[in-house]
Amino acid sequence: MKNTFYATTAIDYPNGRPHIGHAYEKIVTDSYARWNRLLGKDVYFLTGTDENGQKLIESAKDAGLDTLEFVNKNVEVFKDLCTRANISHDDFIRTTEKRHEDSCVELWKKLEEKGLIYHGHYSGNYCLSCESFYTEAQAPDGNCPEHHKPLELKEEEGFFFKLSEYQKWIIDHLKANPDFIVPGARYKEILSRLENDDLRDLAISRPSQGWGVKVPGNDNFVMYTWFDALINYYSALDSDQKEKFWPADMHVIGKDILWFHSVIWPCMLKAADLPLPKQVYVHGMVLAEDGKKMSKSLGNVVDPFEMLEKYPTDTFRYYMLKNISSSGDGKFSEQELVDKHNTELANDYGNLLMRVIKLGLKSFPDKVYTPEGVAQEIDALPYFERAKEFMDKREHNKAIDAIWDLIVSLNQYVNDKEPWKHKKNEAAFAPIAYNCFYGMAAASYMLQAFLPECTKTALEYIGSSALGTELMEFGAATYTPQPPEALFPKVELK
Ligand code: ME8
Repeated sequence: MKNTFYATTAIDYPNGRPHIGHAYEKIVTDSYARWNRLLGKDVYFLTGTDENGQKLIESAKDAGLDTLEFVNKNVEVFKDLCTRANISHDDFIRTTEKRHEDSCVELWKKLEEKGLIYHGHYSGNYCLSCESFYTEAQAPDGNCPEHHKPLELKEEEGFFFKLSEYQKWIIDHLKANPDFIVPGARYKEILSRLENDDLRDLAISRPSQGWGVKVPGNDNFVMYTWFDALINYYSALDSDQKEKFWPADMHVIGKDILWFHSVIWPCMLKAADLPLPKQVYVHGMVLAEDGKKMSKSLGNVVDPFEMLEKYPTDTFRYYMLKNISSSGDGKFSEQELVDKHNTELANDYGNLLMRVIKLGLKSFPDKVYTPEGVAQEIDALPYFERAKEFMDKREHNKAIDAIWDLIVSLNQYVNDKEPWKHKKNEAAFAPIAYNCFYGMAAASYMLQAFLPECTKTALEYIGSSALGTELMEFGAATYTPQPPEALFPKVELK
């Protein structure tokens, strides 16, 4: 059994500062990477930037900078976002790197040798923002379905990939692998589009403006940015890593780029005789509080840096992971973020921990809590199993709920057992405390996937810094509580 897990985010366009959707996608993918590390898998987690688009030339011009200078500057901000949001990526690929360009050229040549790339002419309706052609069926009103701007008739000469040859193959592949696209509604959408619209060959080059990956053997053209961008998932891995991690287990993306990932990318790989990724997981979109798409002109944009400055990183992560449904869009409300922090993180989780540790330290300062003679009254394993089922289904918000049920039941246990009544009776106090410490360590252990900072502190307070799945087993650990500071001081809307 393969014990590796390779997860990727989309690579972001660095034509401005990262937005909240970028932060969300990275946090979601990070949670799956961390979760799989907890399960003992060898994880590779890739994120990065998509730098070859022709529209970057325009954006750089508008900013009065040379294209590379402009891109270099913005990429640093994307990297900074990763640091601030506590993203545990193993690699950050930039598509202007040599390793990427080399891979693209290699793949191109391979397809060319197999007769799957040809030179030809194309005329169609084009959107500059997407850098894509749209058929009449896709854009019946003549507007770009993503940008809602009129499409322009564009005639092009260049290179084409014989995508049309793969129509039956991709339909069969999807039918044989219903988990290839998650959630199911997105799977049905793509399948139905494939069954109702003919696949056309894909224009995979653009006239060169001196920016982009050069088409091998023809300096007049660069590769179409989507053709090169998708290859990043493969080009980031060196040959040993390819051996170990390819094919990717999970590409995490938003719905606007699903077609590229679930149709074009698998066909490119199939054409190159390479194994296909296991899954494309489509997360929901973060919307403004009013339910609209965030946009500068509407003045409803939430800046992830501002949120990460104002509130603890774990609070931001927790809110995003819980409040944006794993399968649909969700609205971002700062007030709700504050409320979640105060009720769930500070009260349910933080206070529970404080209460029991402080009580124990006050009454029996040097006590080490061991499992000897303690009856098991809390069982974390069923919660772990439910959380795992949800993570396997890519329902991380429900996985957090399943872990939270353990925290709620621990709060109930403490209320029922009233350990404060046994402050002078160690024999009565110790078993209650042991059950609590075990439950809290298990919950904290699982929550590390989502809340990496506070759970580390919590495990140190309980004295369980030795992390491992044995924490899930009752009686596997002894606990030496450390004096805690407030894990989650209350916050107010700022
Ligand atoms: O599409 N909420 O880059 P990008 C959640 N370079 N996710 C969102 C979002 C929102 N409001 N807005 C965008 C690109 N996203 C290409 C990808 S991959 C080979 C090339 C998501 O910077 C979006 O769906 O426009 C995508 O998955 C990611 O952010 C990057 O978007």
